[in-house]
Amino acid sequence: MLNEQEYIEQLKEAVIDGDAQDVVEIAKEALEAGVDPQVLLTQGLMAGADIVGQKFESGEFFLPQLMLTGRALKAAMSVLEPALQASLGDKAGEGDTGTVVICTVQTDIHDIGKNIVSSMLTATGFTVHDLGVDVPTKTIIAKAQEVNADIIACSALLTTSMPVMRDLINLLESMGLRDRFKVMVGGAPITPAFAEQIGADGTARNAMQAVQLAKKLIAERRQA
Ligand code: B12
Repeated sequence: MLNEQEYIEQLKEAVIDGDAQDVVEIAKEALEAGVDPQVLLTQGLMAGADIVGQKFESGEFFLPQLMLTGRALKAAMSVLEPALQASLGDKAGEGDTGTVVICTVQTDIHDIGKNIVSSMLTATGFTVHDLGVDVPTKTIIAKAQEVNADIIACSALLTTSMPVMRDLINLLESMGLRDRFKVMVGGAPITPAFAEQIGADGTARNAMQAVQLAKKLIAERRQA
């Protein structure tokens, strides 16, 4: 049996190699050995994805490698997701939950991180309406109105997609709806400074923190 750090390194390597089969086997073994699924997500999968991104940027990797890594990440989530949900444990039912409309914003098709956030919110007891990827701001707002959402949650992985989040908040304001919904934004390039700059209600680095943020925003809404 390997130790925790060795499992993390192996998982990271398999993500970099884009080897879905290896990723699944290592994730399974690591979970059986008792490694925390949240550690496998952040230090294994997300760290590996970052390295692939850097190699793509530097010209060492090309689109096919990016696609293989995407496939490997999705395969890994079939194993990790139930464990992540279970790791929410008793905390899952604690506190108020509400209704969330979630999507990846228009011009962006990355959905792996968004799907994890979506599934963790669902496991926590939120009612989640997942609109998928490349979703226009008007569609997001129409759905939020239709289901009387508490929170609009938007994901973006491309820096060129980030301004769409600003557009969403501007459109909410011009429609007189800004106070009606809490808006949380996330994805690898999103920083707290950016979230603040565009007038969002918050951001989170990973799915577990996204759940905490959503609960905090619901509590704020109930108090208002
Ligand atoms: C896999 C991948 C792909 C796959 C995506 C498959 C899929 N179904 O999603 C494919 C091959 C399709 C792809 C395509 C492209 N990609 Co790509 N891709 C990646 C890669 C390597 C990993 C992304 C990923 O899944 N990470 C793992 C997940 C688990 O992490 P995450 O998304 O960050 O999510 C976590 C947190 O951010 C947070 N979170 C996520 N969403 C939300 C939402 C809220 C509300 C909150 C609170 C939190 C939150 O919680 C999540 C879970 O913990 C990244 C590199 C990187 N560092 O991210 C590049 C990257 C994002 N891609 C990049 C590029 C350039 C592209 C393409 C333009 C390439 C091309 N020439 O065609 C296209 C874009 C097409 C489009 N219009 O969107 C660049 C973007 C650069 C930039 N400056 O914008 C990156 C950064 C790589 C790089 N460094 O160059 N890509």
